[in-house]
Amino acid sequence: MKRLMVVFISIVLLLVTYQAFAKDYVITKKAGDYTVQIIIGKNPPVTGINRMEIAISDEKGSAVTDAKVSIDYGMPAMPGMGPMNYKNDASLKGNQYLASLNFSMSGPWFINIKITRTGKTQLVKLNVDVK
Ligand SMILES: [Cu+2]
Repeated sequence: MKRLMVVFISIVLLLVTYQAFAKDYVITKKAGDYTVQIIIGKNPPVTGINRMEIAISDEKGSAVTDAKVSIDYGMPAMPGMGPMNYKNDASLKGNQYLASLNFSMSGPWFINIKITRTGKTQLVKLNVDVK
């Protein structure tokens, strides 16, 4: 019983440590019947290249791996700068869609993730503050 307790406490400590060092930006959004988990490799996202992972699951919780996923991202016009818009296709690896986003400057960026499957498109919108 004591040993079990030690194992349990060790696991809890490990999880707490892991959380403290996990620097990913993680957000979960609903889009239609899909649950979409988005991970950006840096928290906060930084200027330059940021890795993005997108995991999509259907209403039953099964991974969706037959969608076309593309990402529109950019910054609206601001003083001295016209609007910036970029587009990137995500590619499937395992059960996730991977893409890299290149933020050319710090500030507020929008990210629209387009999920197209069986002729229907769902949109996931998020905003990030790039440092
Ligand atoms: Cu700008």
